[in-house]
Amino acid sequence: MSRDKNERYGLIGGNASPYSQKMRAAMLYRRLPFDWILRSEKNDYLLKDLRPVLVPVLRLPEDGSLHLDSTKLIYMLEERHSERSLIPENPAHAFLTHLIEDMADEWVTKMMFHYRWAYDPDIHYASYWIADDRSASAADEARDKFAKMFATRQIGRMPLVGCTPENLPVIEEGYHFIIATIRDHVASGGAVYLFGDRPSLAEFGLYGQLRTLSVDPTPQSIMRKEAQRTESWLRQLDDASGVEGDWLEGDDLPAATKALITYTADVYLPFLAANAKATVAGEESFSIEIAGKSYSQGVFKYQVKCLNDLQARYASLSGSAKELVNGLIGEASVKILASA
Ligand SMILES: N[C@@H](CCC(=O)N[C@@H](CS)C(=O)NCC(=O)O)C(=O)O
Repeated sequence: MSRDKNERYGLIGGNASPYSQKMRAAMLYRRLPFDWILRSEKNDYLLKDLRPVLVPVLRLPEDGSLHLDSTKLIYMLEERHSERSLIPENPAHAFLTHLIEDMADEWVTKMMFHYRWAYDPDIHYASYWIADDRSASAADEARDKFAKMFATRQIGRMPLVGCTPENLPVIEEGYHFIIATIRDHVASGGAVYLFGDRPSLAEFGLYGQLRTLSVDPTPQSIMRKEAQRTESWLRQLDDASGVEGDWLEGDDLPAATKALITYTADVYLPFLAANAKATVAGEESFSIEIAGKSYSQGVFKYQVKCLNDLQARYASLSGSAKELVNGLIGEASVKILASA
């Protein structure tokens, strides 16, 4: 179904907000008409009736209605526009691009949140970045006050999302792994992206978190030291409206895509399963072992929904598509996804 090109969306978001960056890059790539509305104290009124108040927010051209949650928004835009889809036609690849996107949204985001609020240079940089976007011309005193308030709030939230000293090794190791995997992918000389020569849902999920990590001082210095090619790959996705490419033919996938799927199967799916199990049992927290290291966190309802959504998408697979996915994720993850 194609829509009138002149109908413009409103995308309300933050420059320092990874999910907003994900949405903006995805809509630019898809050449969708939209106004980027930087959320600030001047336009807070736009979101006054919204609950919860989160960004990105998509405002529809036809009725001005406001919609939340970047993954839902991306699938809504897939329904509304057929050109330059982010979902590969191969049903197995369509499932796998969603799996990687979900891992980026719910797990790589811990790397983003950790590096942003754990170290002084990043705390300072990010809190003043967010203060400036909130009120570009605020007086120094008000700017200091907001930056301090915001940093205190976010640092206080770190345990809620598992960003604790105990979990630090798992989180930081994951960051080094992900940026190296993309570096090696780009260096392999094959398809530029994970499912072909055109970016998919997975790339924009990764982009949102990693592009933010490529700006904050500490993770930026790590990325520039270990994986500058990854930073270049991310910057090329800032606006990929000029990119033309095809999906991979056949089932086989690049080594890096398989490595990200294996990482997701070894780390993210056991995390989701443990969170769901503890939630159902009415427990407050859960602990798992990841690559020989312990990881503990309080239960998180939203991620139970993420697992249920993955299980529903997995259940809709059949035949060779299911076999391909099973072969890539392994027995333990098949059990997790098949146990809806
Ligand atoms: N699942 C949501 C997450 C959105 C989200 O957490 N957004 C953050 C900014 S990146 C936010 O608005 N946080 C609100 C706050 O910190 O007050 C999505 O994918 O859009």
